[in-house]
Amino acid sequence: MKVLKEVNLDNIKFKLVHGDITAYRADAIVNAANKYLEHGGGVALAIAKAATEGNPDEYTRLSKEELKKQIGKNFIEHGEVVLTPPLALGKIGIKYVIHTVGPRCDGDWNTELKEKLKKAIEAPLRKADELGLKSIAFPVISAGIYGCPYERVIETFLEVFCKFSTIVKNLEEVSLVVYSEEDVNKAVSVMEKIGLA
Ligand code: AR6
Repeated sequence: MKVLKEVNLDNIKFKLVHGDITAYRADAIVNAANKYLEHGGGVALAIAKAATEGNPDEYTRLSKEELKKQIGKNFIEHGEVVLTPPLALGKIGIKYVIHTVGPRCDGDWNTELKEKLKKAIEAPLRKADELGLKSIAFPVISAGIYGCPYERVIETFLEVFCKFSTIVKNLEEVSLVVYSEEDVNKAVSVMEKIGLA
């Protein structure tokens, strides 16, 4: 795990990190889920495998059960979140997995997609803050299988984070975890362009 950038705002710290979110020590990690919480690929599958030590279908089952209990239906919308226990991820100090669903872009980008993404980023921040957690780590939601442009997702993340930093109560640290080597430069240059690095 490598810290690429660290920024201290008045009451909250932001870290851009390169690594695997399933090995990242934070009170909560966020899953870039689909609306049915079927963890079939990408970071969702990695989290489901790590939590269950190799039985991802079991984590899908558990997630769907929690979805029904917490939301009262069998899918989530952008801006709704579901919490699941960390199971084996608890060993490294993770207390919750927070599932959120970002938009599916398939290479496109527009205001509507951006608004959906903003909701998907803001909801886990608010939930973690409400729970009194101190730290949360995000993957780059929607930038993998859902095909949203990587740089636009990072920009949107930083925009939501900066706005959230003005109302935060409990959270002290927010991390954005970049997974693949080839994405490191893209993420760093967006931060530099925005003037947050
Ligand atoms: N740690 C951190 N980031 C990761 C990891 C990891 N272990 N593995 C992948 N990424 P994606 P999406 C990065 O596809 O685009 C799933 O099937 C990856 O490099 O996981 O929101 C869900 O169930 C990329 O930058 O999520 C949904 O059906 C980022 O995580 C669908 O994919 C997001 O890529 C959601 O697609």
